Amino acid sequence: MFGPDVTFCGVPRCDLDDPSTLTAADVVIIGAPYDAGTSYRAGARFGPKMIRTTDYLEHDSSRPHLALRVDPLRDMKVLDAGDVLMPGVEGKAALDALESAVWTAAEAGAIPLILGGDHTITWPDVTGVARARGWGRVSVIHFDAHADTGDVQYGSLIGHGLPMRRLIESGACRGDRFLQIGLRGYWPEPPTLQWMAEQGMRSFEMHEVVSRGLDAVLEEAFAIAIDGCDGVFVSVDLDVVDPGMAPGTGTPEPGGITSRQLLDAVRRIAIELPVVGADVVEVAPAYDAAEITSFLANRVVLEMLSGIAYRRTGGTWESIPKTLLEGRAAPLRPSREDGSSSQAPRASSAPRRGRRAARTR
Ligand SMILES: [Mn+2]
Repeated sequence: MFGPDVTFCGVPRCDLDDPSTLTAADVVIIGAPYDAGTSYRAGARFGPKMIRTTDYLEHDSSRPHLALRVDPLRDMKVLDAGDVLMPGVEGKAALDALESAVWTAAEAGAIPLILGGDHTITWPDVTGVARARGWGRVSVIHFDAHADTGDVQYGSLIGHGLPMRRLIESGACRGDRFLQIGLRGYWPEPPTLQWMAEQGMRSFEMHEVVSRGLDAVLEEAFAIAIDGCDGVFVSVDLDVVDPGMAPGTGTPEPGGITSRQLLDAVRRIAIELPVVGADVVEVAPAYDAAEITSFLANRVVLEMLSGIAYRRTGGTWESIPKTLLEGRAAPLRPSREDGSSSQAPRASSAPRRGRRAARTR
């Protein structure tokens, strides 16, 4: 909608109005250029554009992951549906259009991965996935500085501080299978926290994340997420990261997790849990510095895709190779004293396919 007309890292385009273009798709990327729900700084409508393009590598639809040794854009069929038309003045109509797009991708058997946009979009995102995968059967893991469980914002039921309440109210997902990580600061107010407790939500405030460690928090969240649910939706608000590492966002709250922690957490979720949908939201490029936040959001998407691809090879968190180069060389590599010059070409052509076959059980 706000262009340019490019796809995420150069992956092939698909058309949600033409289901034949979705055949055998593993992941469908959908842009949601919507920021009419912001309560403070607007600008997240330019998030999809920046998340797609902020990457210093060639946009060649290939990203071989150093640590996981998969290339998610080649090992899986990842398509980009472009942006949904989401005029802000049409409030619910814009969100309905997104819900329909997400549902279409999920119904085709793909994982919808939505690029926001402000956090309002998680309401249609999870609703669309739940309609396809089972109402109340999808748990949510939500990274954010804010709970986004408010009831009314400026007299409206639509807003980026409210989507999680709308989802739980509708039954699209269960309150007691709703996991929040990274909350901090001075919002919401106690009555909203009481409502959250009544729903059985599990919200990890930064004090708990710091005192127990993020890994322990994730382990507890994972156990809840897969208890009685068939899939997990992951919603990443970039403001979960400290504003020092993610300044380009609408409502920055000091004292967040690091970008490294977020990437590892997303990777681990994608490897260990059955992800059926995800969104990456609240990138507001106008407030960014040196594109720090856009670069991070692009990598959050790639980490998600790489984790999903690694899970499909049978990989686990524990099976991630401990060192970068171990096991990569061809077993009968000629020594340099032979005068053989075959090493460099073999290293680059010894193909991902071969390496994958060796690791896949
Ligand atoms: Mn949020």
